[in-house]
Amino acid sequence: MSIYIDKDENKDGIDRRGFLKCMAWAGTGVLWIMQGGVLKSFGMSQLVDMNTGKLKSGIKIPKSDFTFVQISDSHIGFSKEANPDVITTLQAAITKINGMPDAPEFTVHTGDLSHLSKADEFDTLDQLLKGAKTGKIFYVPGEHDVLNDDGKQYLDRYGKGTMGNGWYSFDLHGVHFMGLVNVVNMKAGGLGRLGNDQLEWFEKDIKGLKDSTPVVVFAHIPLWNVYPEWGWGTDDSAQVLSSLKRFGSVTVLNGHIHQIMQKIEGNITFHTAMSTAFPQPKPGTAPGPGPMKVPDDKLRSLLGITDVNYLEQDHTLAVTDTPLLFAAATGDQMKEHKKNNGTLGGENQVTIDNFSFNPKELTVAAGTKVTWVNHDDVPHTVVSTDKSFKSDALDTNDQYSHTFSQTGVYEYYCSVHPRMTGKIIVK
Ligand SMILES: [Cu+2]
Repeated sequence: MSIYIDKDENKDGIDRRGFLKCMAWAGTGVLWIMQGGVLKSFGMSQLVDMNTGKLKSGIKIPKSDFTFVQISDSHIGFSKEANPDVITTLQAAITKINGMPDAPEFTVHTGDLSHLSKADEFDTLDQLLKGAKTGKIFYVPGEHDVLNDDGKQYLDRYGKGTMGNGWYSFDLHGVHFMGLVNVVNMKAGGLGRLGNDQLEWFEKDIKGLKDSTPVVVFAHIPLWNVYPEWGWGTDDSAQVLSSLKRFGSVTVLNGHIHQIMQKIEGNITFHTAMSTAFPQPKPGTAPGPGPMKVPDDKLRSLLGITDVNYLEQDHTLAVTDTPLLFAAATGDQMKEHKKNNGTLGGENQVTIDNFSFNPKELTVAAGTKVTWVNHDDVPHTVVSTDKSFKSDALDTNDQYSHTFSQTGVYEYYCSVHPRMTGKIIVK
């Protein structure tokens, strides 16, 4: 049975709900304090006065063995209405880091550094983070950092000395830290994926550790099933979580879902961090995940409830697996579609909305050119399961076309969000 936390379980003197009530969502980060092998979290939003860049009066950071900071999901390059200025909000997070009385030993960025894996986006992030007064910055990639090239550029920039797609471990003050990668080679219809090579490495890496060693694991997509309907989980994490059971103190940190969620299971504490860029809806409360536009004056009260009490066992939320066909298409687009559907050589369109392909299944005559148009605020791809066709990452309003000359059934998916699947039937 899982326990979801919505108040000050850490007895750290600061009520997390209280935090969130007055949280300006910009520049959120988590300060992790290690005390005798146990990690305690502090939301950083209320610690530092943004005007002075110093700790607010009355706030004391408890004594600790050491501290580090987690930031996540900076999405540099994003400029849609949910946050037209992701640079300023990341800068706010850095101001908070720099306002700590003792510089954090290091910082962990749990992925989605960039929005579209563009070189200049990574450059901007690097430039901004140079201003952070912290030790080394450790990274893991998010799915937005490995678009188009399976993460080669990410590896070149951030993966020096790592294994495989960028996983690694290190020891500090007797704590074993592990950075895992679960955003590469995801399978059609699936969730985040670690892969066999990484799983093998993982077992070897922890083999020699004593049960009493505190372990901290971080990865982009949650390693526990937060909400599989939205791809918020990792397919092959069961072995990892089971191997971690023998340790007395385990903390698992993730990003990806742009909201705080915490769960304790036995000796394992799971924690997802907020985004420095934009909020996402609570699981199941919207047609799909993705950037959530919040009126500026409502932002604070809304963030007061981002501590989600989501229980898998008794949720009655709408299942989003079955896309509502043409839910977001205009009447004209629907007429156009009906007119063209199945006609020889006609052009057909699949719209991408709310993290689904609409229609999910499309029947066309051989010789038909099919065009996919992305109407979401996040990039998606169109990749056939047999790799016979593949788009680049499609940003908002980008489109991709493929002409189907041979009859057959063509299954495809989004390689960024592999639960998004579709089918073209060519007759
Ligand atoms: Cu996608």
